[in-house]
Amino acid sequence: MNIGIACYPTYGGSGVVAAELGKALAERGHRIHFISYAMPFRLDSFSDNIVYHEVEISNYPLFDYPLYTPALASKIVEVAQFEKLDIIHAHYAIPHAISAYLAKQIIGKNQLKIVTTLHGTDITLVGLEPSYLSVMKFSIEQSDGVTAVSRFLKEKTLINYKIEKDIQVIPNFVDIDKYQRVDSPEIHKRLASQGEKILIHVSNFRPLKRVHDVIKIFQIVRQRIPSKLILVGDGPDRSSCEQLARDLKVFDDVKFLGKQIELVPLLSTANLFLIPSQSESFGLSALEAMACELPVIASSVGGLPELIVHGETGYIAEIGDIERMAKYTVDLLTNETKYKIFAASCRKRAVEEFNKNKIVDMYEEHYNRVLAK
Ligand code: GMT
Repeated sequence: MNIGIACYPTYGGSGVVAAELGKALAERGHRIHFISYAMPFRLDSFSDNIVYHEVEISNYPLFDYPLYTPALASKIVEVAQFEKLDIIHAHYAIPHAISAYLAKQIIGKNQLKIVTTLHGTDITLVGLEPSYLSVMKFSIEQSDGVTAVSRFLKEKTLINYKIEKDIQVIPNFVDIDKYQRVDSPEIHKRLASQGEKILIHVSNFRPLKRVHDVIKIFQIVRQRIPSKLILVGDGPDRSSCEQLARDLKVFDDVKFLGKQIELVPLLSTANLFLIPSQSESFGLSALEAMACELPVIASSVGGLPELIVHGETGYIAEIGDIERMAKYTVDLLTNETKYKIFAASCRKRAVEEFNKNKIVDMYEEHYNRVLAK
């Protein structure tokens, strides 16, 4: 198949899923055309079957805002016509799905099929704003195939947008060969002292990730267990988190590492992953941690309970219940037998339920169904 992928190139879950899916499809012999305003950051190596097309956005003094949606649509038209695309796959509905719809109208209705994957805040937050709602609803309805990354997100879409459509749940996935625990004593030595436990959190530091809660949980845990906290990523809450760590007098034990490309050695050096989000439609970062045998302490929101089995691969608590999350953390880190069982269950669940091959099969089958319609 010739498949176009329109996605955000930035450090975020939907961009990661889009890039990893494209790479996996290319390995299976499909020809993949990424279309975005910058190179997706996970497209880190050359592949015969992958081409990247940059969307150029002209800047004219009359425009107060860049006109990305029509520029993307024009680029999709160009790529679809010259490269004979069978499918354009829009990752994160806004604005990719409506640009894909525009392109399809320009090309002629039956020559290009649109698959839209709903990832999270496109449905739960941004798309609900009155200025986007009707376009969101329309672009989902007009897609030839729609997938959502969790049952939670599928339900939210059907209810919030009053849509009657067959949405297939295709969860996030992980490359279990790449994401597996490696020996990293050197990194451990640089981040913590011998005998200290390491807690880790990876996110884009937006308010809905509740990184302040991560620091508050750590402050409680540290009173009971010698430990360090590693924070990976960057974003709007980074400065206030650094301030909070100072205020709580834990700054010396909290390592703000900023954005990191190579996560496996860091995850492998840690003992536990924290994800106390306000909203999380799947939680890709938690899945990558689980593949590296890290039990997860999470909030009971969105798709997280579909990923984390309470009492088996981690624990789930109410949003903001930092006392309970800290208690669960201490419980796991002080019971070696239980910890080992949880860590093994994490890897097993990632391998059996969310491995790349299984989920890429689901996307391929979805494409075939859409093309056969
Ligand atoms: O909604 C976002 O935070 C952005 C989005 C992204 O593009 O990075 O993340 C979402 O998509 C990921 C991949 O499908 C999911 O694993 C994340 O849970 C989801 N984030 C939220 O729902 C907050």
